Amino acid sequence: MNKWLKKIGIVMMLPGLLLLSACGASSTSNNTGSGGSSGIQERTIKAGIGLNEDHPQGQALKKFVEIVDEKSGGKLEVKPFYAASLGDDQKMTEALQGGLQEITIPSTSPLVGMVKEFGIFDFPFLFNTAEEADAILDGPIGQKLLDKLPEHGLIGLGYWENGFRHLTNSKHAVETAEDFEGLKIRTMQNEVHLDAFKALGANPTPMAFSEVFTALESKTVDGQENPLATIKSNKFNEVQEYLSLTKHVYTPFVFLVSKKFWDQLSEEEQTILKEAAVEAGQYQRQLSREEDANAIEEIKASGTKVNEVSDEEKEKMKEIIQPVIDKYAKEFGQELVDELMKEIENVRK
Ligand code: KDG
Repeated sequence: MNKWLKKIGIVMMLPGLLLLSACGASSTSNNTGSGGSSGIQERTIKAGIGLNEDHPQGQALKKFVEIVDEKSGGKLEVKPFYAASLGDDQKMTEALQGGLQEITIPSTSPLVGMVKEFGIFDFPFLFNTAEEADAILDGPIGQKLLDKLPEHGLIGLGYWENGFRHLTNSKHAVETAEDFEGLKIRTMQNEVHLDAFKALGANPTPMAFSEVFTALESKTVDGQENPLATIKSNKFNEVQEYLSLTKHVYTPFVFLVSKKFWDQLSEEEQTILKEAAVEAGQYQRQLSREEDANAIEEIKASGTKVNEVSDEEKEKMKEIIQPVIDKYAKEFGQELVDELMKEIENVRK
């Protein structure tokens, strides 16, 4: 699929490439903005996400559109597409690689097949607070992973917040590690999540985000796990009787730009997109944390039974999952994982 899209992308870009080479401009410039253009040109930029417009990610994408419009004097027009209307994360990421779409903002989890090191953020119970996550993502480790994207045809401009994930299901409350036994749980398409839920005795099913509501409604799966803002925005609580506040993983979003597109931009245009992604990202994190507090009341009011999970039980879950973390630490690079754990310890001091 990927190679097929790349061929399409190249064929569709041929006229542009011929024009660029005719005027002597470099069409395969490095990403320092020497794509042959200067100043700010009139451009239309397709930005697709999987979540709804009312989700903090959708609200922040609207903010991004406004900031880019303002900074470019209206020349750079970002067209937002919500609720996976351009396809799921995998499809939109491939569209960026093929030069058919310019921006998407997926979770890091479905990217682990491409940049395996993103998987360190899927380690359960890695972060205790969102502030810890900010420090790591915005620090040297987060940047080291973004630097691995250009070789895959992608530019990473920073991290937004998907958030701490909690479990919903239609069978029973999950209060102990044993309560996962036998539950059919939809997970992201990510090996760490799959192995972690198997270790807990659950029966995980990987699935694209856009298919989750139907799978829950039709009882194809018993449950799913996502941050509260996502559960509320996608109305999962309407088809899930139980919400257990497991807070088992913190998932980042990564702001991706097509490298084929990025290399055509002037340094001025690149700076506008970078600054806007960072400013909108700070706004998004704030919205996400406010929504996390508000969503729980709305979910309770809808009739979903909400239970806390004790620290003792979370410790038990972490012990059960530890062999999975150890296995993937070796796969992702023990040195990187040791650096990550050391950085987190430093942040906690
Ligand atoms: O595009 C939306 C997805 O990236 C995000 O919601 C991922 O948390 C996610 C899930 O459960 O798929």
